[in-house]
Amino acid sequence: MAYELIEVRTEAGKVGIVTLNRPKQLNALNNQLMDELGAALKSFDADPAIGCMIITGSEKAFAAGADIGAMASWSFKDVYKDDYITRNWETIRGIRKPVIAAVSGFALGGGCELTMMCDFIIAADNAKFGQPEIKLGIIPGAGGTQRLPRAIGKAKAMDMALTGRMMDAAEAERSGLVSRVVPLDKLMDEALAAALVICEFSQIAVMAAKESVNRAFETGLSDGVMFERRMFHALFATADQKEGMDAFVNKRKAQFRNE
Ligand code: CO8
Repeated sequence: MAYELIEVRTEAGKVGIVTLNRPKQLNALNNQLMDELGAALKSFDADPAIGCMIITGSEKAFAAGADIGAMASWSFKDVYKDDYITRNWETIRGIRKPVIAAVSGFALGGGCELTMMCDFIIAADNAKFGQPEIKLGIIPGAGGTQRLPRAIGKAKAMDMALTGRMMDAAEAERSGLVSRVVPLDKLMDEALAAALVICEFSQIAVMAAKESVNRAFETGLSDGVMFERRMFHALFATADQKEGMDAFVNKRKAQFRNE
């Protein structure tokens, strides 16, 4: 697939990087961009050489939300019956390998929701997060009212959704929305370094870890712990578990084969 609104590349043959590329519109998310993003992520997910993915934007904007110009004239029928916007937003949830959001500048509305669909967020010190939909007479539509309270708690999530205010990188880190804040000029280096660390591990164990952590948001504690226990047991059937433990015991570096 030829991409127009994203740029796609790999680093070290192992990390798939998608750069959102509508700079004049601050990477406002439209259907074409979301289709392209979904296709690129799926293709990386299916590539055995790729161990981790990064989504990033420009210095000024990760993404300033869904494209307001495109949405402005849509009717209920357009968005509900004809599914003008929702059809391709959840693709990222089906990606099984880790996806890191490397965020600089604005991550607003659908842009903030997109970062929260990723597995974790590394933010530049100029990042700003927000769910300003209330100012447009709507509410978040891609999980903002659900993932934000899970990430930062009800008080701050309500504050953000009801006032539409932005949260800077320091507050986002304090609140648990982002895993790390780094200087802007180090953003991609840090994200890439984290991705390369992940790529060193067994892809099977990495996918199991991602699946288990995500299960915490879908289930109660007992069921979640049981799910984790069964995944843990299952990993003893992999060659990578034998390799990882043998390497530790024999004081050498593990060479995982994803088997
Ligand atoms: N959509 C379309 N165009 C945008 C958007 C957007 N979300 N954000 C910025 N732009 C455009 C501007 O219109 C402007 O274009 P032009 O140069 O042609 O006038 C250009 O980007 C630069 O923007 P500004 O001049 O406004 O730049 P500033 O630095 O002054 O301000 C802001 C930056 C604060 C980010 C400002 O642009 C802004 O407030 N943008 C809108 C943010 C917003 O409201 N986002 C939420 C949108 S609604 C949404 O995301 C719902 C998601 C639902 C998903 C549901 C899926 C299932």
